[in-house]
Amino acid sequence: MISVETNTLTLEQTGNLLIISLNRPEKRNACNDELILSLEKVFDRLDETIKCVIIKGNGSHFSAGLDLSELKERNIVQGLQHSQMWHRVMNKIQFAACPVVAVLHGAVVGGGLEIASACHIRVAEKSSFYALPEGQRGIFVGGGASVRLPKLIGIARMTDMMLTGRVFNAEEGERIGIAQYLVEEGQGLSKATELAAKIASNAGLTNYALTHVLPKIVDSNHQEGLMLESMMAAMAQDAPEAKQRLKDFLEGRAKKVGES
Ligand code: 1HE
Repeated sequence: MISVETNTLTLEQTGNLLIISLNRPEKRNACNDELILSLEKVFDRLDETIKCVIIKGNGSHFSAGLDLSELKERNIVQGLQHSQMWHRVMNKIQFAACPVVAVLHGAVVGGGLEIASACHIRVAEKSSFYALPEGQRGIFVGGGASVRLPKLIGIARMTDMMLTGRVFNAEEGERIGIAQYLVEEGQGLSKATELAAKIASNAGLTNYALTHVLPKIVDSNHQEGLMLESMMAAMAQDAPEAKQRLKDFLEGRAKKVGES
């Protein structure tokens, strides 16, 4: 069991699944530095027995974003360093040793949306709503939203959210690509657990390729992207696990597409 001394997160490990809950419900899981640095410690300590991580929020909201009470007078260099601290931790989520699934409900705003965007799959309960109040607070996103969110919803929607304070509800969020799954209230964790079991049953190299290589391919130019893809494909097909899985299919032992 991973041990991190913090009141801002709760951790629960069941088999190969680690569930991290943001745990400042009385502050709507507003993210103070302690919470973000605790997340970093957890991701630094993931070992190879953990095949999937779920991040969720305790209480009535996923997260109200940056803890605004900590937004004290910072000079420009300190402001850069604070944003870069968030970037470092969000990268540890995105490029973790295993895939990360977010379970969303209530407010998923500002830095909360940045945490969600760093995860690989988002499961939203029907109470979820999404906003970037930075636009109205006179600040700017600093936790990676400008890099990750346009890849999910497009630059025009993110610009609209910040210019006008537009709030997307759960149905809209699923339609525009923030969340890949929309479920009834209270069903997010069981859906995420079901997805985590599927993720954990994949070949490790395939999961690694999806979480570490695919984002780099997407950020590459056309020619480099295709070459990276070819190299990854060649490496993956040469792995003993892939050869066994292909043999299992060809000899009728593996599931067909759509069979569960
Ligand atoms: C907070 C925060 C916070 C709540 N920082 N303390 N994020 C925002 O601008 C969102 C601000 N929060 C809200 O709009 C609302 O709190 C919610 C819609 C999320 C929830 O509303 P509600 O009615 O359930 O809760 P509440 O009564 O507003 O808040 C409960 C307590 O949490 C209250 O403190 P209390 O001591 O009076 O009980 C609030 O002050 C406190 N609280 N949100 C600090 N965000 C890497 S850069 C990212 C930049 C950003 O994320 S900017 C976006 C900031």
